[in-house]
Amino acid sequence: MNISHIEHIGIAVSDLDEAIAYYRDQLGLKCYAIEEVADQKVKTAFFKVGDTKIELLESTDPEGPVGKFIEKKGPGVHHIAFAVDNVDESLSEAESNGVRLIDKQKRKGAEGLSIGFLHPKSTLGVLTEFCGEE
Ligand code: CMX
Repeated sequence: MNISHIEHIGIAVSDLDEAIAYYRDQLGLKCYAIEEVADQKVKTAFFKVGDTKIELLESTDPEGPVGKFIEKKGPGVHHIAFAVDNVDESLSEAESNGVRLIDKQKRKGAEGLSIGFLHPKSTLGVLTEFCGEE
């Protein structure tokens, strides 16, 4: 696989408006997009930091992945997403190297990007996402 950079860091928050205010007022970052991703049961807010984005994630359903994460661990860093040339090929390569996948094939995520997740039990406890344009 060909990882070019960290596409985004996902951060689980309890209250999106409160978290946006913190990143804007305390860190001076500009929120450039807010989007609900129904499939993932989250509402997201994006900030650019160089080539990398911060993706704030507020759950829209307590049974969704971020809802369950906050219930168990509280707010905090939720996942790291790497930009790759080809999400499907990167998932296949990880699987053939023995990594457990959450997604066997890419699906659509925020900002219209293709995404696919590796299971945190197989990635030293860090939920890992591949992210690509195609
Ligand atoms: N980071 C590290 N570990 C995590 C985790 C995370 N984000 N989320 C869950 N886990 C751990 C749990 O702590 C738990 O570990 P223990 O068994 O040791 O307690 C284990 O994984 C299972 O967790 P669970 O609460 O029982 O939840 P599920 O198995 O139902 O789901 C997971 C876990 C990772 C498969 C699910 O959250 C998932 O499919 N995530 C990918 C999709 C996603 O996170 N979408 C939101 C972001 C979308 C976006 O970026 O737009």
